[in-house]
Amino acid sequence: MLTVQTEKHLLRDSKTELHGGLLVPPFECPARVDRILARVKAVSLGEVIEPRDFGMDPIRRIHDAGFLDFLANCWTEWQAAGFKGEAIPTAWPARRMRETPPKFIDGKLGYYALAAETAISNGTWEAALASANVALTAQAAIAKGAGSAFALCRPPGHHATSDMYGGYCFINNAAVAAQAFLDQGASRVAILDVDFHHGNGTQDIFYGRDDVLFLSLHGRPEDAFPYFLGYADETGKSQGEGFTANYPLPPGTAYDAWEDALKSALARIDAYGPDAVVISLGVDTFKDDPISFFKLESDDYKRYGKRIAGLNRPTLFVMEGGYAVDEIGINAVNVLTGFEDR
Ligand code: SP5
Ligand code: ZN
Repeated sequence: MLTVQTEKHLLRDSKTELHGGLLVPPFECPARVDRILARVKAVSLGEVIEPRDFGMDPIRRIHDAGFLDFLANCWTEWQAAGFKGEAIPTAWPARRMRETPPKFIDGKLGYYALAAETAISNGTWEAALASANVALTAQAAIAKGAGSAFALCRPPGHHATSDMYGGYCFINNAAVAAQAFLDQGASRVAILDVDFHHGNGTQDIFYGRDDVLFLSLHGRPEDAFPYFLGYADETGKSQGEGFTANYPLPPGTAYDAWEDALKSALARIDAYGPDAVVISLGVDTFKDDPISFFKLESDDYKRYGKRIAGLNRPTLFVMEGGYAVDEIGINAVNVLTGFEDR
């Protein structure tokens, strides 16, 4: 399987994450990609290539222009305001307040953020753009006939909506890639999100559409980030009714119960008959993940990779979360070798 990756992910190197009332080193760190890439090479997964630059058009298909301007200029404006730390929002357009974007950067942060853990710093925007190009380059390989490809994206994307960042995500790489398939002639694309966290951004982007089937297996919102979306009764709206499927699962969920949900999701995808499948691949479902509560073991990733291959559709794997850095390479690449049945 082809892997797309770039060292530009190193530009996303914030030093702080707001966690438990403390500013701690971010869970979403550069070492994650180093470990996955090392494992890709160790198992000889296949060729590793650099992304091409697709420009802003495919990103603008998903994201709001004001939001993209905000991301591009955030760090400069934050520094110009004289703040000493990294950019973290402190105030939101909460219930019954006005949703008018402020001019001052401290206010803009709250307007465009869905969570406060994710600090913006120098290089964040450049890395986010490079990550989207990683996804688009892997998508292009599949469009040209490859049966599968691995977009080793960092930063991740599935929490980002058309106009909000957060949950370590800025540009929704999976959504950008899915839209690229459609813009190149696909009729239907399925996005299966197996990250521990609900893919709220991807769901929101495609909620009213029937040309993208979105399915997510995740820690139930009563207990898990992003808390405010991902319930089973969210099934889409208007034309998109019936084209969103959520599988919220409780604390302690191990592989057997997780696989039951996966089988249901795969049956839904099979019935939909998509031209391409995008997997939002997070391995924070692992038993030792520091911020999650599922109990998958390393061998389970191989087992479900093989099940995904059973769809027998062109399949784009887009890297999302996973914070047990020591095992992230084994777990992520197990999905890919399981898919290849080796
Ligand atoms: C892409 C991705 O996986 N993003 C995840 C973002 C999660 N951010 C907030 C996590 C809050 C976790 N609180 C966990 C308490 C664990 N004891
Ligand atoms: Zn996650």
